[in-house]
Amino acid sequence: MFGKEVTVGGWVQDVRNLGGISFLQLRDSRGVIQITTLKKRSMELFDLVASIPRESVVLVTGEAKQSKEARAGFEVLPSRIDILNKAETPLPLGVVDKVGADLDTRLNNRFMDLRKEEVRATFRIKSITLQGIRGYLSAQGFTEVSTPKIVAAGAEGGSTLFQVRYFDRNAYLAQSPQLYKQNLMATGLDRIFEIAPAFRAEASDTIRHIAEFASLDVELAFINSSEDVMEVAEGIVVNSLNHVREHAKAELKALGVELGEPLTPFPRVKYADAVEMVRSKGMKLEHGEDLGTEGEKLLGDVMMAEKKAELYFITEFPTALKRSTFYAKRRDDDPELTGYFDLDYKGQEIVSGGQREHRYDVLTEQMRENNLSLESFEFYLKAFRYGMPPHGGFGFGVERYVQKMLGLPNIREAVLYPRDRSRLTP
Ligand code: AMO
Repeated sequence: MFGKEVTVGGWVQDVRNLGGISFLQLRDSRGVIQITTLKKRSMELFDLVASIPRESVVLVTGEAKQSKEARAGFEVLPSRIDILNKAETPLPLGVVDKVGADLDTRLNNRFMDLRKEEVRATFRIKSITLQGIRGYLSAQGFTEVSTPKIVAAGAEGGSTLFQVRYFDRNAYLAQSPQLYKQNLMATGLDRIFEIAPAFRAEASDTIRHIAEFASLDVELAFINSSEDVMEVAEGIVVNSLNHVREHAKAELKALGVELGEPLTPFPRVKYADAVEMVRSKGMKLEHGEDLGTEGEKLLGDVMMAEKKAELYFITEFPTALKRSTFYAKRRDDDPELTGYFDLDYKGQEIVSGGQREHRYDVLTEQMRENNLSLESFEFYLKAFRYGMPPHGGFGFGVERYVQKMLGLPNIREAVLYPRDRSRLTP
C-alpha cells in the first residue's frame, strides 16, 4: 500500500494547523487516518484543508506513506480533496469533546452521537448478541416466527396498552406476543421464538423502562415443568455471551468491558427466600409484594457477595403477586404458588416466564378471577378446546440484557432511537 495512490472517504474529525504543515484527522467506520498537507507542496490544498468545518464529509486522494507518528501507522499526502458535504457550524454535539454531553442532548442528535466509536460499539454488540441468540435457538430446533403487532386484546394488563385506530375499530399495539405464541403451541410448531418490538405505555420514567423494546419471546410445547423453560433461557444467555466474547472483541475493548463466564447452572432463589434476603438488608417488604427495583438491586448485591453470581433465577412466584398473570400454571401441590420465574442479571430482571395453564377449564377460571372478559379472548381460548399440549415460555428483554452486559447506566443507551413518555423523535 505504501507509496501507492489511495482514495479515502470519511468525516473530518479535526484539523490541526502548524503553520507550514497541517494534519487532518479523517474518520471512517474503521478508525482515523491522518491526512498531512504541506503548504510548500500545494498552497491551494493547504488553504482548502484549513477551511473545512469539522464533521464535513470529504474524499481524499493521495499517496499513502508509512508513518510512526500517525495512529494508523500511515498517513496520506493528498493530491486532491473533494468536499462531499460541508457540515454547518456550530455542531449540535461534539464527537471528540472531552466533556460528555447529557443523554438527552445525545439522543436528540443521535446520528452525531453514533459517530463516537464507543456508542457504535454498543449497537454492534447488540447485533452480535442477536446473532448469537438466533444461532443458538436455530441449533436447538426453534423456528423463528412473526406475530401481529396490531392486536385486539392485551395480555399484560390494561394500564400499559397503547390504543390505535384500526380502520373503523379500536385496536392496541402488542405488549407481548403472548396470546399468539401460546396459540402456536396448538399447531405442531412446537418450539418457536420471535424477536420483535413490544409496546408498553409505561407511566413512570425509569432507567429500565421504555415504551418500545425488543422482546425475545420463546415458547415450547410438551414440557414437564418450568425447569424445561429455564434451561432454554440459561442456554440463550450462556451461548450468546460466548458468541459476543468471541465475535465482538474490538467493540468490547472500545467500551472497556470484560465479559466473564457466568456461574452455571444459574443459582435458583425461591421468591420467599428472596424476600427474606432483601429484608435482611433492611428493606421493608411483605410476602406477596413485588421485589421492585430496590428489592431486585439488593438481591443482586447479596447474590454477588455470597455466590459471586451475576445471573440467577428467582422461582416459585406466589399466585397472589399482582403481576402473576392469568395464563401462569399454578402448582398442583400448592395452588398458592406458580412455577413462574424471573431471570435477573446484576440486580435487574431481564427475563420472565414459566409453564402456562393449558387446561381450558382451569384457564378460564383464572381469567374470571382476573376479571377478564372471555369473549374478548375467544380467539385465544379456542385453541385450548381442540388439543393444546402442556407448554411454557418466556419474554426476554433484549435491551435490558445488553444494558446489564455492558454496564450501561440507562436502558436508552441500548436503543438507537428510544421511545418513552417524553420522546417521540428522532
Ligand atoms: P414481562 O412483562 O415480565 O412478561 O416482560 C418480559 C421481559 O420484557 C422486558 N420488559 C421491558 N423492557 C424494557 N422496557 C419495558 N417497558 C419492559 N417491559 C418488559 C423485561 C421483562 O423481563 N408475556 C410475558 C412473558 C412470558 O411469560 O412469556 C411478559 O411480557 O426484560
